[in-house]
Amino acid sequence: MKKVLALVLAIAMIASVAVLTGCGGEKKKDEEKTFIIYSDNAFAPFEYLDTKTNEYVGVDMDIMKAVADDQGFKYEMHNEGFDAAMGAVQSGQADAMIAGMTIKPERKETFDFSEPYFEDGQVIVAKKGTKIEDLKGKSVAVKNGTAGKDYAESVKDEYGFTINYYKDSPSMYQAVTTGVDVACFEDFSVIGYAIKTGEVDLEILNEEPFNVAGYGFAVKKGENAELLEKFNAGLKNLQNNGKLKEILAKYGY
Ligand code: ASN
Repeated sequence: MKKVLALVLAIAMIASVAVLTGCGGEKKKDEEKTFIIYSDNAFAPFEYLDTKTNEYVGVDMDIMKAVADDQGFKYEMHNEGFDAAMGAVQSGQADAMIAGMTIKPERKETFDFSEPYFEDGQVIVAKKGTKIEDLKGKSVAVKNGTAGKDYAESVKDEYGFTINYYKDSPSMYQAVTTGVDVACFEDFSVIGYAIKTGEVDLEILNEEPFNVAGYGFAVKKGENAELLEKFNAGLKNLQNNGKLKEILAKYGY
């Protein structure tokens, strides 16, 4: 009899422990989910390595932190490059990306975007004194997967140039500076920042940026709707409480 009682007690204890940890475990999982966010790695002032602190900083990095603080979620940032970020979101390796990403109609077929938090378009950049006619018969530099790449491909026959593809913006600028390519295609605000800070000694050829559109935070189409909602809610709060303005002003906007 004693043995039976002990056995019953033991089973009851195991069961209660299982129930407790089961419940607690699930709740924990929900509360502590750490979202994986990918980004570009050399796209100042939106994301770039601060060599003093060895940390990625920039408008996108600050927005992401402020939104996560506002909405109370955890995330891990991976600055792997723009094309890598798009691939990571599409493969499900990342929950989302924030990378100065232009909200383009074609991208909406594979991504869901947040509300825009910035506006920009692309420009053609070359050594000082270069004219648009000089692109004929030469090669230009573009960054894999970008809006600038799409634009270059769409006008290459009209201007008569060929295209070389690079993995990041600095490689593109270098190709132009060293004369490998005659020009490159980049977002206006990003190359504007590089010129202003003296990082590159190049010139913008067009008067107005083309394909001006919003920048958005993006998830894979049909996935992570809850995270997208949180981002939009947080962004709205940052717009209303002046924090977004503050972040942009910190980087010169
Ligand atoms: N604006 C670029 C694009 O959406 C983003 C980037 O180069 N990081 O293609």
